[in-house]
Amino acid sequence: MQIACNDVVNFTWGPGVAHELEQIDRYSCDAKTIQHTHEINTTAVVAVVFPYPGHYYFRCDVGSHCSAGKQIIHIQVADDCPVKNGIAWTQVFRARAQWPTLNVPCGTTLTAAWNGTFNHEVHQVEKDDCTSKVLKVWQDDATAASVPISFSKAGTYHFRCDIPTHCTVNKQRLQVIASGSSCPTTSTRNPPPRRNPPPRRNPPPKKHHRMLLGQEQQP
Ligand SMILES: [Cu+2]
Repeated sequence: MQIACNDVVNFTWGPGVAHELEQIDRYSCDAKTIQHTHEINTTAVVAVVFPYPGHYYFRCDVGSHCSAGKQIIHIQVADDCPVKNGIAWTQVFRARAQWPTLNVPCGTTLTAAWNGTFNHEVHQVEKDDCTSKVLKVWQDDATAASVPISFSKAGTYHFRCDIPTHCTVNKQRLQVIASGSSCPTTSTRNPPPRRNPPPRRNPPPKKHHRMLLGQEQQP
C-alpha cells in the first residue's frame, strides 16, 4: 500500500473475532515486534498517521492470523512531506491518530513543531507509554515551538506530550529507532594501539607526566 506523507491509515475490525495490531521490523510473520500499536480487542478503529517517509510493516499476532490469514501489510510512505523531517503533535490530533515507530538513520534530526491553539510538550521518557519517567524536557508547555532533536547514537528513544489527556486520549507519543551504518560503534571501536614508551633513564616529574597523559587522551 502506497500513501502520501502525513496520510492517516485506519485499521478497523470487529465486532467478532479478536485481533491486535503490531508494527514489525520487516515483511514477515517471524519479524520482530517494534511497537504494540493496538492490544488485542474484538472491535477497534486504530488510526495511524505517517509523518516520515519509508517502509512500515504491521501484522496481527493472534494465532495464525498472520501466516494463514495473511494479516500482514507493507505501507510505503512517499517522500513528499511538506516539512522535511518534521513531526507535529497537531498531526496526531487528526482522527486521534497515533504515530508508528519511526526508523531513522543515525545523524537524522527530526523537528517537533507546532503553532496553534493547543499547548504541547516534548518530554523524552523511559518507555513507550504515558506514565514512565521523564528523562529530558525538550520543550515544556508552549503554544508554539520548533524543537530539533538529533539522533546521533543507535538506540530506541521515546517521547510524549505530558499535557493532561494528550498522551492517553490523543496518542501524543512517539518511538524512534536510530540505526544504520552511520551510527558510531562506540562499543566495538578500540582505542589506537599504544606503544610502550622507550625506557628512560630520568623519568619526567610526576606532575608533568600526568599532563602529558591528559593531552594524549584528547580526541
Ligand atoms: Cu500535547
